[in-house]
Amino acid sequence: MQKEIETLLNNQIKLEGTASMQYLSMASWAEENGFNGIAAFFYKQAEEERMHMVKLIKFVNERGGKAIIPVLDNIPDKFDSVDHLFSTFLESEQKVTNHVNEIVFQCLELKNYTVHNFMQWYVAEQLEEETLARTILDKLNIIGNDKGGLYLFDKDLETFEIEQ
Ligand code: OFO
Repeated sequence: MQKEIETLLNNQIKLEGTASMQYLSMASWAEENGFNGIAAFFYKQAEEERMHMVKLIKFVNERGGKAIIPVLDNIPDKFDSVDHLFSTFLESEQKVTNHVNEIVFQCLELKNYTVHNFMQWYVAEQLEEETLARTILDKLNIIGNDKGGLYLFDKDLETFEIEQ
């Protein structure tokens, strides 16, 4: 594959790895603050992002490129509230989506239809995850300062199943 595309895919590997560690840090914060349902949700999200990273690593290597295992630092671990946690979730997903779009754009420019096709899975995935983040933020907005509502919200997330 073209060098430009390989570099972009390696950047994407790093972004997925960063999202995975970011969600692990968020799961840990939620657990520490007594929100076990939210913690379960972010532990699952962290696993999912790790899987997205591995899928890319394998693809790059199988296509004759060299996947770079990212070195990650500066993963935020301080959050003011549950709202802050989920707005960070949406921002993180938007960042990933922007980069997915950049790869798709470059694939078309360079006529790399194989990678373009492979990336469609990520396009669909990002659409789902951004919708999920927005839906949750809407729910939190309705809950506002209602502690009972937040308790039930946390309980709901405990059994929430993420689609793969
Ligand atoms: Fe949601 O970041 Fe992966 O694709």
